[in-house]
Amino acid sequence: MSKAHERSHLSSYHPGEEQSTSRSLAPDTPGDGRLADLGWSAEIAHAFAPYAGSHHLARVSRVERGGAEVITDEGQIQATYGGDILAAAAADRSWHPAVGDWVALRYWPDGRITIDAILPRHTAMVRDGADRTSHAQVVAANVDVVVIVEHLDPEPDLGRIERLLVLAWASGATPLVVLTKADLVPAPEVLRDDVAAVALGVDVLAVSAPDAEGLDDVRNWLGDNRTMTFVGPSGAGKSTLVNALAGAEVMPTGEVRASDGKGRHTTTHRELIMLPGGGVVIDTPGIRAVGLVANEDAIADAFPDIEELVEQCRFADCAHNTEPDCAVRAAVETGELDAGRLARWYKLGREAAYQARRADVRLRQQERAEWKRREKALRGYYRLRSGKGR
Ligand SMILES: Nc1nc2c(ncn2[C@@H]2O[C@H](COP(=O)(O)OP(=O)(O)O)[C@@H](O)[C@H]2O)c(=O)[nH]1
Ligand SMILES: [Mg+2]
Ligand SMILES: [Zn+2]
Repeated sequence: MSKAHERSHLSSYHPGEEQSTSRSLAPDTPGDGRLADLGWSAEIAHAFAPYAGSHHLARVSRVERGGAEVITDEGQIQATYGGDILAAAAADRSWHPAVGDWVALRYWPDGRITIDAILPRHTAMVRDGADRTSHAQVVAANVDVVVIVEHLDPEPDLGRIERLLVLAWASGATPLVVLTKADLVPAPEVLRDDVAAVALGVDVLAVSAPDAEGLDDVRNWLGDNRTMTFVGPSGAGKSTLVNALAGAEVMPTGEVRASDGKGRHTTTHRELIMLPGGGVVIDTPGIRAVGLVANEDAIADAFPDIEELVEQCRFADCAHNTEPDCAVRAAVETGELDAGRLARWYKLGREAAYQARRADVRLRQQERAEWKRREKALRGYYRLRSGKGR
């Protein structure tokens, strides 16, 4: 990321070429693009300062193959990727612009608008590369709060919540758990307490969409134009919650009704939504594909209770198996630690270790390929020299 930033920063600077008259603002989004409403901050202004004389600040609202839709202070416009951006993204997919990125835009005299640089991301939701060669892909950038949405009816799945907590912590954002459908259960607070016991250090709120119960608590959390994204199983009520917060049908909900054609819209839905009361919602198809990304720190963040116990074991490398004075096993025996939670912690740890090994193999393969390339280039160079010498 910082490399991409550096490279773009080095791109030539031609203030004379700037022409503010060449802007092509989308006419259908008047006043939609207030940067302050988009979560603009002093930190972003600082990162943008080197570009301020030659570029315009914008936030990416949709990513496409040949370019991106961005929001500027004046509205939503279409931009293409500058050469530095394309070169950086070709080297590493995580340097490709993502929804939520703050970018430096250049308006060219011929009317073209290019994204020349991505400002440093403060958080990133990453989709692990599916194959051995591809890099991790950023599916949402600069998300402040990852809202983990889980239903109270059927009963909340604690393991799923723990897993999503790891994912949220790994992104660098703050997790928030919102339990939906409180209207369908007799004692939502009891279930809420069960969830709170596995979501340590995280706020757990219960809401009911039909009677707008608990929505203000969610709103309070999302003030200050924070950027949020909603994760959770299909049917949990994510879209319903976003619509309730927006006070409008910004997302389709429930089942698709085939008979009257309602529910499925041919128009692609928006991936970055500004809520009228403040706050930005990012919802991209990629977010639903985000898997657990190997990150032991994130597991430690999601399981601070177990981390604390591990530190109390007599041996630093305790496997919590047959070792004497194992604090983890002792806590299970006294009932202080739930055996199910311990089993899930083990499982997530194994997954993280597997992913780290796989990423390592990938890295070594890339390094080998790079050395092969250099060797070949060097041989070519000597051939050329010896050829010249003859
Ligand atoms: N009773 C009740 N139903 C809800 C609530 N929230 C969502 N639903 C319903 O649950 C279904 C799935 O909601 P939706 O928002 O589409 O879920 P998503 O797949 O997570 O986006 C819809 O039929 C909603 O009307 C709630 O708080 N109470
Ligand atoms: Mg939905
Ligand atoms: Zn132990």
